[in-house]
Amino acid sequence: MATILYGRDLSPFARRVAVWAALQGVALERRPLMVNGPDFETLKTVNPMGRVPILMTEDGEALIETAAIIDFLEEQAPAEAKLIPVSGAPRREVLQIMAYGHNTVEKGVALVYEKNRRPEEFQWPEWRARLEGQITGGLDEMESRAPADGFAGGDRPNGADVCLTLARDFIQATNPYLLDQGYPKLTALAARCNAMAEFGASNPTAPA
Ligand SMILES: N[C@@H](CCC(=O)N[C@@H](CS)C(=O)NCC(=O)O)C(=O)O
Repeated sequence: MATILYGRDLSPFARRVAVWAALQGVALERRPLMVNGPDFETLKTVNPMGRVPILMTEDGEALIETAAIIDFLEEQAPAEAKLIPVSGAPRREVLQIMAYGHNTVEKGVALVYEKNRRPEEFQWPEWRARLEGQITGGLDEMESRAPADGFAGGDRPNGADVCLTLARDFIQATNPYLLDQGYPKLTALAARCNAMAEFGASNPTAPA
């Protein structure tokens, strides 16, 4: 049985799994189901909560929650393909950068529901402003932690590069005005990563 990833590239969480697997040379069959509309009922047959990502392993186990799926991929990977250092300060540093990327896209997704989806008459300007401030706070921190050149992982991207790039790409794809400050290091890192097929193939900001 193939390993199957449920979720579209516009989901920054599903995309993280797709990019991670690609960087590790793990083949995935994609099921780009939406979390809204008729796909929702189909998704609930795999994850009763109807959320993505879901990774169906070769053994038919349905894994949910990005961090748990990444943990599975890391555990399966040989030492040279792991994207998170195994211990100590280097591991903490990568996990913290990943956490800023993850938190930023969590707030980015919340902003999509609040601003891009919710009917205008039901929107709550103070909540939207709070989300925007949290997202730019995350982007500022990521900019300060992004590598000035090359990759955080050295000669190849690691988990920090994946999360920095995907967080920036998601904001670019959904609410690009939040990137008006420029974020030059993040932007350059995303360009370097997206030039690689492992990232570029799932880039939601790429022209169709
Ligand atoms: N904490 C979850 C977040 C996953 C998540 O928010 N997925 C979104 C798509 S980007 C979703 O399923 N939204 C539909 C919903 O939550 O009802 C993870 O990291 O896997």
